[in-house]
Order: sequence, then structure tokens, then C-alpha cells
Amino acid sequence: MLDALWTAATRHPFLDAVRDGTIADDAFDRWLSQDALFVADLLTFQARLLARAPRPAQGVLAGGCVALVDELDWFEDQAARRGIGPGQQPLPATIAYHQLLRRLDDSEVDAALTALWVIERVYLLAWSSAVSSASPFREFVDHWTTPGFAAYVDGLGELANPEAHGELVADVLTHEVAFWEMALA
Ligand code: HMH
Repeated sequence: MLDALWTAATRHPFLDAVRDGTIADDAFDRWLSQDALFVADLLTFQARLLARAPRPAQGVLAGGCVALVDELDWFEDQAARRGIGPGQQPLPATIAYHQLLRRLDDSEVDAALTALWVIERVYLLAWSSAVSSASPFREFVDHWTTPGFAAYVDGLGELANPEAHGELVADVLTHEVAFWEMALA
């Protein structure tokens, strides 16, 4: 059940089309503008989590916050290059993910750390499935497949406890699937 959800969240027709260079511009731009909104929400969540995290988790979480600030700059740059204006409105899957992150503000740290590990591991695996030397979207694929990002996901993995939070893991994966679906819709 969980395996099937991991597969659904990390192998998706959106990613196949990115790999093959056949993704429609409007689908890619929809993903890009919605993911920028998601990353802004993720930074808010992660900064709050850092504030209540135990000592051993602070380093990896703080490093991740800095990376997310850089990522927001990168998204703004990419959006401008693709002619996407600022002030994009969140679509239903982005709003639902926002609500999940808000709920996690009130859950125990152990659960929130586990969810964060799933959120980042999904992107590492998903974009790894889109690797192709010929894709015109290589810059995006490279962004979430670098050794540095893989090391960050490993660092989060040491703080995560997926066995204790199976339902939450499934919940995050379901939101990830819905996010890819939104891009293609
Ligand atoms: C929807 N999940 C989504 N967007 C992202 N950028 C990540 C995970 C990883 O940061």
C-alpha cells in the first residue's frame, strides 16, 4: 500500500513528459507557479519546526531553511524567464498541501520531521526519474538530483521515523500525487 503510493508520487506522467521534452508549456508553467507557492509554505513550516526542534535536528533544518530561501529566488528567476507574472493564485491541490503543513505545526516534532523527510525524498526520487541528457528541462531536473540535495535527504532521514507515522507518510504521498495531477489537469 505504502510502496504503491511511493511509486505513484515519484513516477508520474508529468515527469515522463518532462524527461521526454513533451510536456506542454501551460502544464509546466502551472507546476512551476504552484510549486513556488508550495515552497513559500514549506519555508514557513520548516522555520516553525526549527524553532521547536531538538538540538541534533537544528543543523540540518537550518541549512534547509537557507536552501529554501535560495530556492524562492531561483523560482522567481525561472518564473520571470518563462513570462509567469507574480501574484499567482493557489489551486486546490496547493491549498490542500498548505492545510496539511499548517496541521503539522501542531503535531509532535517527530511526526513533522518524518513528513519533511517524505516531502524532500519524493522530490529526489521523482526528479531522478526525469533524468535525461536530452531534456530541455535539464536545469530543473538537475536542481533536485544533485549530490548535495541527496545528502540533505539522507540527513533528514536520520531524523525521520516513518515506521511510527505510516498514516502521515501516506497522507503526504497522496498530496504529492495530487500536486502532479494538478499540473497535468
Ligand atoms: C510539491 N513537494 C513539492 N514541491 C517541492 N518543491 C518539494 C516537495 C521539495 O521541496
